[in-house]
Amino acid sequence: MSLKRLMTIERHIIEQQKEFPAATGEFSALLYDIAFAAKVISRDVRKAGLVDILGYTGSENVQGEQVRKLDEFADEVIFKAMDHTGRLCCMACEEREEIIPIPEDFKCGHYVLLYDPLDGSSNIDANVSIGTIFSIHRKISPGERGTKADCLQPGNKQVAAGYVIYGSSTLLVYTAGRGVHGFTLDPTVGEFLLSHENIQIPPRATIYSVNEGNTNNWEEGMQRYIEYIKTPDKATGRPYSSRYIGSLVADFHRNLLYGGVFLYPADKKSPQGKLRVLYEANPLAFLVEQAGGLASDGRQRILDIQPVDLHQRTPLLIGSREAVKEAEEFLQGKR
Ligand code: AHM
Ligand code: MG
Repeated sequence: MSLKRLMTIERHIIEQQKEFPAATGEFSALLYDIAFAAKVISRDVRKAGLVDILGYTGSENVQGEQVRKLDEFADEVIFKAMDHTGRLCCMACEEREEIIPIPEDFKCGHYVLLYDPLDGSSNIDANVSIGTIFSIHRKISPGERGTKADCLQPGNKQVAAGYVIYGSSTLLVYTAGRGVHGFTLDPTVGEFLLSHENIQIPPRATIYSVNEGNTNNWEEGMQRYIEYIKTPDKATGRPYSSRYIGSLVADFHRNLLYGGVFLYPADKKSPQGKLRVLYEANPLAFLVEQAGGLASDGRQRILDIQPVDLHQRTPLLIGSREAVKEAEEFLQGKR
């Protein structure tokens, strides 16, 4: 067995933090808390077909979408794993309208957690990969308790971000601003072990991922870009292959490893785009930039968006550097 296989996520986080002599361990422990929540969610996702946990709850979330039981479960697990630790000042998540305060009985800490507990949840019943996405900011407001202002920070202020894929294996991928690293859950020992060190996204795409059923609702630049991608040209490796799962974490992860571009542009139905700045676009943008790629809303860098609303949406072009630049050029009418 190589030594690399013995690198647990806990050890990795601690070793990265050693380079910051002022680190108190609060941040390392916070990432480890997330890894713990991921293990619990993974356990229940794995047995989802066996227990009465699949299906709709019958209620709608703040986006007006049907909430499924596993979404609620994942949300609850993350909240319960984090609320009492004294490391967070507040949280916010895709499923809840307002910020989630830390209960009065518990102490507050210096960090803010934003999360999408179970992204791609429309795929749960079909046994398709789904994921948890998280983003961590430092508290900026005065006072002990966190406020909405702590949540509404631009993505370029994130101190860490990552996702967990519940796929053929469970994988946790994170960045704390020092590269992107992936850990596979070994279910026999219950530990995340380093499996993908320092992930770099290929600069050119070979894959494009988009819901092409929306073509007629796209703006003209987007339509021309997709036509361009499909037009054969040896020198630029076109046509790219089309791969779209409809589960952002899974589509993003595959493109991160193989080189690709994921696009969810604005369209006539969703003029602001579909995906959320705080819970989806920002964390993945931080990861992709750390891996050498780009993330844009077509006009500006995702990480520079100043959010004004907890559930703000954005168009998203994310992935291999060259492909995202090309997509921007088409959307801006430069090509
Ligand atoms: P969710 O957060 O409600 O699960 O929605 C986000 C999902 C993403 O995982 C995926 O990329 C996108 O919605 C798919 O949307 P569409 O079905 O419109 O293609
Ligand atoms: Mg989501």
